[in-house]
This record gives sequence, C-alpha cells and structure tokens, in this order.
Amino acid sequence: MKFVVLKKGSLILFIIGFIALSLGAVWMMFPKESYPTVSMNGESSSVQVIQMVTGEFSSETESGEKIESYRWDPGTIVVDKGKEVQFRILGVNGMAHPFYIEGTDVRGTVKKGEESIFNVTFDKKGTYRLVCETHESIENDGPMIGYIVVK
Ligand SMILES: [Cu+2]
Repeated sequence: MKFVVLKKGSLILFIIGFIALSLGAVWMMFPKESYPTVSMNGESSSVQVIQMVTGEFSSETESGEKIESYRWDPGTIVVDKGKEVQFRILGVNGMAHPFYIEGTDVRGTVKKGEESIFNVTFDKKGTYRLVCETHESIENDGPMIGYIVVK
C-alpha cells in the first residue's frame, strides 16, 4: 500500500517536471529581445532622452582629511548605435564642468542650476567616455568620467 502511494507521488512529480520542461522549451522559442524601458519621450520617439546630473561624493578620512569626488550620474549609460540621443545634464554639485565626449566633437559646460542639452548620434559601437576636464582624475576631485556604451 505504502509502495503504491510512493509510485503515485513519483508519477505526479514526473508529470509536473514534464510540464515545466515543456513550458521552458516553449519559452525558449520566443525571441529574447527586451522591451525598451527608457522613456522615449512620447511624441518624438526617434530621439532617446538621457537625463543626468552632476553629483558629488564627499567624505572625511580618519585623520580628518576631506576627500571628494565629482561624478556624472548615472555614471554608465547604454544607447543604440545610429540612434539620436539627447543628453539633458543638470548641474547640481560643482560650479562648472567643462566636458567632452571622446571620439565625437561634442563639447560643452554643465553649470550649477542649469541644464545642458545636446544631441549626438553614435555611428560606431563601443564605449565612449564623457570626461569632465576639470575633474578628470582622482587628484582633481574626480574621476568625473561617465561611460557611454553604444551597442
Ligand atoms: Cu567636473
């Protein structure tokens, strides 16, 4: 009697396992492309809008030395090759951040309380650096470097 119950349990487990495998197989047949989760800005959906701010990490060491680092936030973004991207960078921390994007002719300055807006289209895949010329390295209260991943 006990043996029969065990057998029934095994059969149910087998059926559940089979259904799970089948569902997995069906799921795998569908393309894995994800849906865009970045706002495409409604009416002008051909332009991808990236919003950033300038931020600052600030701290003090045990010996009382003040250390700080200016940052682009978010520090890494991902955009599509050949698609027009609009950057909207608001200056929050730091008076001015003169910047350029490597591999492009994009240059500008983000000032405190102002929003710098510019459009750029990347024609080649790769990782481009958004560099603040004033805070490029740790020695200069950086590294204020953002990474634009073009896929
Ligand atoms: Cu800066």
